[in-house]
Amino acid sequence: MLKLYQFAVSGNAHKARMLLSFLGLDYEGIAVDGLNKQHKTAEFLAMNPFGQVPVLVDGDFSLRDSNAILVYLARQYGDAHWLPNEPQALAPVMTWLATSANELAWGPSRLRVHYKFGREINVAESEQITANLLTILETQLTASDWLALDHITIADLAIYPYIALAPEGKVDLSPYPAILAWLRRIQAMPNYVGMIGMWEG
Ligand SMILES: N[C@@H](CCC(=O)N[C@@H](CS)C(=O)NCC(=O)O)C(=O)O
Repeated sequence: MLKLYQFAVSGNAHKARMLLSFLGLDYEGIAVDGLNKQHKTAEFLAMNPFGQVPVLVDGDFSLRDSNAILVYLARQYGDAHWLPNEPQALAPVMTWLATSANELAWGPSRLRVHYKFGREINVAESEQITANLLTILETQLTASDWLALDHITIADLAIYPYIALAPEGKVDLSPYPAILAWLRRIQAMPNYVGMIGMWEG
């Protein structure tokens, strides 16, 4: 059976939880003890030398990084709906995975880590990155219901959790009606799973 090493509070792990649910895949969720630094033990570092969740294990195959996990699950167990094959459809999906690893992580995700967990960050810089990202998302989602294509793909799942969790980082989403409509659209999908702290429409 698939295994997902995770923290309950991890938005990165939640990307994987969402796709596992949308694909109807059974999996064992393994709670990593973050308080006791289980993710920094030799045993965990053997799976992910960065000492971070999520990690997916599928038989003999082990994979770190939330966006890589989305790609793996979509290709291995999903269909081209989630991750297209055709280059001019695949490439826009990849742009949003890159945005997830960059602006989303340095903006709203960092602000949440600061306000929810107390980590020191450069707040002004993360607020600036977040404001720019939200403006770009609002423009995209005003023009289209979904981020990359004319239907949901893993691009939307890569971005969704840390936007839905942004209010925990003192980010006000109310000036962004197209983003809020997109959050509602995802939340209305069959087999949608949420997590504590997410914006709910
Ligand atoms: N690029 C990684 C980032 C993973 C990440 O930042 N995980 C956080 C939880 S959401 C973590 O494990 N933090 C603990 C640490 O860095 O020590 C991914 O997308 O999976």
